[in-house]
Amino acid sequence: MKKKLLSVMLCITLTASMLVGCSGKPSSNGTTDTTPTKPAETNTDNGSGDAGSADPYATDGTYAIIVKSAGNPYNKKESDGYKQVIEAQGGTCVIQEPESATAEDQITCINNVVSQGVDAIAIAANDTDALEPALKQAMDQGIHVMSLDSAVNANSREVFVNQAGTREIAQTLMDAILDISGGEGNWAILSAASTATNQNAWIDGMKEVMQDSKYSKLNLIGVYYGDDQYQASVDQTAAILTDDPNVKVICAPTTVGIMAAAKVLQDEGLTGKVKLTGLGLPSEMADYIGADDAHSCPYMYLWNPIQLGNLAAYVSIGLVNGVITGAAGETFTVPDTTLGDNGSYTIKEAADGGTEIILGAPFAFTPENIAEWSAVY
Ligand code: RAM
Repeated sequence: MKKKLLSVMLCITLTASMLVGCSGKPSSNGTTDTTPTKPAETNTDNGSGDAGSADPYATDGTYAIIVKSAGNPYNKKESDGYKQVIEAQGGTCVIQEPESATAEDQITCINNVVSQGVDAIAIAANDTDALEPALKQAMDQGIHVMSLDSAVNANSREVFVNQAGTREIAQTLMDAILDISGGEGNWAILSAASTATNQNAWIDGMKEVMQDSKYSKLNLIGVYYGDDQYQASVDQTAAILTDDPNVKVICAPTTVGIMAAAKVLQDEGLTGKVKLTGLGLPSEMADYIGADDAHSCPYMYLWNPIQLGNLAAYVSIGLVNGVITGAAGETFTVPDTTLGDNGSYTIKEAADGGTEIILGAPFAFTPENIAEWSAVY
């Protein structure tokens, strides 16, 4: 048993070091440094085979994850990651995908899973406040509630699993825009739903970062909302190009939006004139990332959505088992050493008055590493 565990650990270590070697993070002057990242593989070996080591994350409960909407591959990877851990730990997973990225459709999903009597709900919110009555009702019935990816307000959750620091994402994107634009010019934001907590927090953060004189020659012409739907995002990209034929950079902090914008720029032959960055799924953006004028996107960022789901699942189980309460300052260790600091996390105060757990840092996808990562997620 010990021998087997050792070889699994060795294999994970080797995989980790292989992936560290191929990562790169653009700096503000466009050069790259090597910032280690997490391996994409998940170690769900909880060691429960060893006599006497009871797994605090073992469960026979039922766990619901409600994503933002159906038809978005990012959401699918997030829910796959959640399900993978819930099932590996002995639980049952219920995945709910609202038809559209609206609060209304998510309320229907919340009511569905509450009537099924689940033990916990993890939700990526389409709206910060509108889900509060439905989620409070769930909590009143003893169901544990947390959010991931996009937070519900502090009253409606026990804790939020945030993909990366909100301010950090905002700063990273502003620096990319500054770099890609050459320090000046018109730029636009192509967002998701106008009520999405995560995109709105990043956009607010970017507007704050922009106050620094370093960004004074950048002119934000507007925020456009593609609702995390492909066609609406295509239409909104076209609207940006019509509204400002001189727009230099589009920043899309949504995987659906960035991919739709990339397709429009390619089809219109504008890849050399209008540049693109933001948050994208490597598997969807591989064809559009490149340093030359045949490609619209010099580089972009994201995190591992599968690991976001993995971590959220451990946190849901932790809440149900009483291992985690969600209080600021609390520390916990999940049985997956590829997450956090060898599986360890500290719960922090969030800017909205609630608490959060941060998965890690945003990771840059560049012409050098995109081929490798596009095969992973
Ligand atoms: C979209 C969703 C999601 C966001 C990513 C970056 O898939 O809006 O919430 O985190 O983009």
